[in-house]
Amino acid sequence: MTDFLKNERSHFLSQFENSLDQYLAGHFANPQKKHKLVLESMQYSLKSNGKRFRPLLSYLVFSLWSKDFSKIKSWCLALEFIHTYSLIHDDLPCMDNDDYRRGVLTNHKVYGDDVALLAGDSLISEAFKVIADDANLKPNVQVKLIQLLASKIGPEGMVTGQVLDMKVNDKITEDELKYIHILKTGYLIQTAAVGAGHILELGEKEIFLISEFALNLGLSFQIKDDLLDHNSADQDFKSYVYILGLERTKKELELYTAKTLQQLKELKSSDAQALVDLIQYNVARTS
Ligand code: GRG
Repeated sequence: MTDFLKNERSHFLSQFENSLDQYLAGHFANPQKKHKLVLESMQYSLKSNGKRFRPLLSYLVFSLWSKDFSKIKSWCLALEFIHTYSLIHDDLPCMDNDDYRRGVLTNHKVYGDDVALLAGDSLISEAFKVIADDANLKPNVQVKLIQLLASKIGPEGMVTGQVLDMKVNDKITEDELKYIHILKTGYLIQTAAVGAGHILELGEKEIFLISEFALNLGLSFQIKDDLLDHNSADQDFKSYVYILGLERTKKELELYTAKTLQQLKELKSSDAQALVDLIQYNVARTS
């Protein structure tokens, strides 16, 4: 990661983690009608060393036009809530049945399947609630964000990506895998960036360019993940490496990265260094 991106990221993280801690403290301070166990389970996964890639991306897109964190705060929280729910549910025995994530026990291994499932459910509701409760956002923007998020994480998006992922067999083609990657991983990353555009109330053309570059970034992110998983026990046939082989997968990552950088340039030809660095960081990342 370049020093420039490191600085931008730490500036973002200090505000983001502070907002998240305040959100959690607010819930713990007022436990009326809420069960502490589900809050602890939510907190466990929210504070277990995630990269915060989606909120960071959203913040960096937003920063191309504005530095007012108060306007993007709830959107960043919502993105991380949805991402965290997807990981908790993905790890459950009825899905991937994983014991460890980010080097620590998965949520259900600590809190049990029932509480983990419900913590994931709560994170979905809370994602929509933080947006709807945010007095810093105009009502029309709140509605747009809620519509966008709902349409990309449900049966038209992430959930269907997960269903397809669970049901395909080892005859899967490259096109089928790309489609799963777009729904399962690409859409939330794209949504993160497009949501920033809606908060800024950008025009149609800019929103289109953001959605193009961010979807290709989402695909690059998943291709990189396939490369990282290549040597791990997790590697399976739902991977670019399985279908294309190692060298062609690396080439695909290069191609999508170049496309992403080109599209970003069309959106903003100057002052976008942090985003350029983030796109390149994805290629080099080790986790
Ligand atoms: C919809 C019921 C239901 C479950 C959600 C979409 C999904 C199922 C699970 C996502 C699981 C997964 C491994 C998706 C691939 C996307 C991906 C690479 C996730 C890891 O994202 P990072 O690297 O994670 O940003 P950190 O740990 O940094 O937060």
